[in-house]
Amino acid sequence: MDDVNPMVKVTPLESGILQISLNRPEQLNALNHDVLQRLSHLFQEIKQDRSVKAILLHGEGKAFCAGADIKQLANLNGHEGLAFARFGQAVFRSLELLGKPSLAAIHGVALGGGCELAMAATLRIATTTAVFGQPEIKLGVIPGFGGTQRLPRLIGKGRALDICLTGRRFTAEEALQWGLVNELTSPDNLLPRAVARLKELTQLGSVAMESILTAIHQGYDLSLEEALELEAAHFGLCCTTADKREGVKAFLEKRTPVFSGE
Ligand code: CO8
Repeated sequence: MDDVNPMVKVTPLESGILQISLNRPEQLNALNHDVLQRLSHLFQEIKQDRSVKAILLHGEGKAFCAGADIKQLANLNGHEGLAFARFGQAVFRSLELLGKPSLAAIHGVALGGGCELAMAATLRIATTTAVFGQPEIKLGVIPGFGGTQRLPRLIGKGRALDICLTGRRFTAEEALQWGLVNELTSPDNLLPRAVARLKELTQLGSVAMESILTAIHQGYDLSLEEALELEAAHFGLCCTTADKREGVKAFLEKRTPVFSGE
């Protein structure tokens, strides 16, 4: 995975974890078209690359991400705004449906598109001083990279209405209480903790992992009957795998399973 775009840094870590760092620190990692394009290509490559087991998303400098690039936003007309929103949404959806776990390690701010990017990841860990928000209303627009949809799904409609309508920022502590982030940690511990959480996941069966991600992300918006059928189909699929044979055998033999991902 060659690092052709310096606005996004790609670093392989241990255990098949790939760190993807937004790298426009002087603009607080604002998401412009080139950054989104690079993320789009990366997610396509990662989906096919069996050596990549998990994604760690991070921001260089003092923030995770301050949102869509307001300088680019300034020039968008209606048609371009529609296209840009659709593009960003598609990129973030491809992260969500990667079939591999991802974790956003958040420090500084996660505002607007930055919060929306984090919400498309599987898990979120934040520093205790991180700040979140969907301030688009203050620019006369609305969250356009999935925020009006993922925020209520994660924290509830009442809270999401408050956050999106007022554009107010909220603290890491609130984000934890509301279930937007999974865990808080100190700045020094952010990346080590993120790697440890992902490493835990990479030790588990990757077929079952992908099935859980699909059943939850795609089942969530189906009727209960359809979603239960999706779950049953994935349960059946898992029953055909070497991972299932190994997992059950290891339990019965009272040992730790070693999953092959087959
Ligand atoms: N876009 C472009 N540049 C930015 C952005 C941004 N979102 N945020 C910060 N910057 C730049 C600043 O312009 C500044 O650059 P320069 O030095 O050249 O003036 C540099 O980053 C540092 O920023 P500040 O000096 O403002 O740093 P502070 O520490 O004083 O403040 C804040 C940090 C509070 C984060 C502040 O920069 C801020 O409020 N930023 C904007 C946050 C925001 O409103 N985000 C939402 C953007 S809109 C969005 O995300 C919509 C997504 C959906 C789009 C749908 C498609 C159409």
